[in-house]
Amino acid sequence: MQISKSLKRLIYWELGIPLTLLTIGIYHGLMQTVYRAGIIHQSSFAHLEYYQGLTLHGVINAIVLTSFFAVAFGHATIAYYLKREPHKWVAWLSFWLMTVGTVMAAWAMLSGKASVLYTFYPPLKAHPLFYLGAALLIVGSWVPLFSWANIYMAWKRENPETKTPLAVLGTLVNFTIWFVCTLAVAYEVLVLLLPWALGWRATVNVTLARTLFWFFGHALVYFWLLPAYTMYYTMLPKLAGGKLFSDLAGRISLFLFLLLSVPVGVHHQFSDPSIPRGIKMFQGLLTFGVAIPSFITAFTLAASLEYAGKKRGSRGLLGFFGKLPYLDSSRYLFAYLICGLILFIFGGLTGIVNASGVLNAVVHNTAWLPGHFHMTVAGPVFLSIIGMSLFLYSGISGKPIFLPRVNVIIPYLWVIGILIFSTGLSWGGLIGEPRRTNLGMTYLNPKNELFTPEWVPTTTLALAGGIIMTFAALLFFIVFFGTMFSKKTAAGKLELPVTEVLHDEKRIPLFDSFKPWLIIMAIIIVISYVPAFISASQNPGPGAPPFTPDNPVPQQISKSNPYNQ
Ligand code: HEM
Ligand SMILES: [Cu+2]
Repeated sequence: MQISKSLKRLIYWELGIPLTLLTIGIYHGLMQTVYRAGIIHQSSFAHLEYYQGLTLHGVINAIVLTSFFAVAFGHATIAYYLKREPHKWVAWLSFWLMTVGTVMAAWAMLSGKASVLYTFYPPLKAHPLFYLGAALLIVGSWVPLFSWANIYMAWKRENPETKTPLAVLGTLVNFTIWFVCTLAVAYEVLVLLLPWALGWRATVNVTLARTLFWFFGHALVYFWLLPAYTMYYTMLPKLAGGKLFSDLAGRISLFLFLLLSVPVGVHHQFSDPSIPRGIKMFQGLLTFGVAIPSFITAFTLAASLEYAGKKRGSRGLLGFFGKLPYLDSSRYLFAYLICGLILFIFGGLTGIVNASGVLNAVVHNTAWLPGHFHMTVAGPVFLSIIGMSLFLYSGISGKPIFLPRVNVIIPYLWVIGILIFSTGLSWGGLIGEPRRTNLGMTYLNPKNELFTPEWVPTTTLALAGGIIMTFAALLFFIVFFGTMFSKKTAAGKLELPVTEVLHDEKRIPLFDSFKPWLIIMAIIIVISYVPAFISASQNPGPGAPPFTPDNPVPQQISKSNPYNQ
């Protein structure tokens, strides 16, 4: 389909900016494994501090890249399936808000004034422009929802009896979750953190800030994941040469995500003292509920791939695995998506460990955690983002893929890298390696009295995996920017692979309407979060003055803070 020049340009920028910044994000990922393995024993390298690098890594990879991409992909799915482009001024307003926000936050991080990690937990304090920049990026990313919702309602009036296309449903569900969850982080930033960072308030309620953050933070992981799910349901079966086993399964799982993505954030706070056990238990149980849409997805996709394999002549129970187009360079998107799916099996299983209160106490704040989430956010999320960015760019610009045979092996290299890397981190975590710690300064420095030789093999394994991942990412940059600089050979068009459905169930109004689901969503959120916010407000502790990571003494000495009396 032809799209306007303006939308083309918008999508180019929304893919190009985050992928350019990603070079910095990947570099700092590699450096993390280098520090951890004790290759260097310093607190900084090349004029960048350890925590500054870790902040750049988390913010660029997990916030900037994912938000820009989700918006670009949202524009593409809405325009493609509903045949109407988003309102031009809304789309560009969103772009500029995100870009200005990113520049502000990047300045604060690069100048060393915001080494607070992507979770920006107080009492670590950043420059006010970091918080403001993050807020602008987030607000900018949900602005287009209003334009899409408007287009969708107009489409619905014209097609009252047609099922909403699954990809459109995925985009709308995703951005509804995003809009709701970002209200909490906006409150945290504007009411708690900014006045405190500006020195207007001496202390901050740490528990309340963390509770507000994780109201946002867990839903954030579904905001990362749902574009990938949308691709899995609406594109993967087609790319494999088959059909989607059931359309209704996709709808049910998307609506379950709408219900369960937000009211589970307290599972990141099992160790926070001022949240009552009952709430932890309740949200822990709801977290297991999220496994249901994940299993529905896993079985539906397996059945769809089985159908594809059988059509290509596979035999036996699992023979279809041998018949899929793994290395077909003209269908490279299949390789990116299937590799993400393989990693997600391990990501999901380790996630169930984290969600279990008692086991969580064993792995809390250890290297197990980054071992787990690189198999989700750096697995299906990252691979679908980079694969789809290349696909969209090449299609819209009419430029052929640079080095197509290299391109198709990148995701496999990435999988090998991550599996080695995450084995190192997860195993290390189980024998006590802490996360977010510059191990090279102490535990992995043979000259230091804290030297811990048991952690040498695990951190070395993570380093080896990190090197392979970096190599795969480097190849991707060559392919992506090489494509960008090649000559146009076809007319640029917006095309998405469209999967047919094997069992296209009759339209059931309940699964084609947002209203009932939004009401249930609101009720579950109120039940699970009102008591958590009340406890956090009533048990604020003594209140914390601001800290920076390089000094164990608070930054400002204030009389109102009991710690300083
Ligand atoms: C070459 C590839 C990569 C390497 C070698 C790498 C390495 C690491 C390491 C070692 C850590 C743990 C630091 C610690 O807790 O001590 C980490 C944290 C993290 N990584 Fe990666 N990573 C890579 C790619 C990615 C990608 C693609 C994403 C997301 C799209 C990502 C997201 C994160 C996040 C969110 C954190 C947590 C930061 C924090 O604790 O504040 N990483 N990475
Ligand atoms: Cu979570």
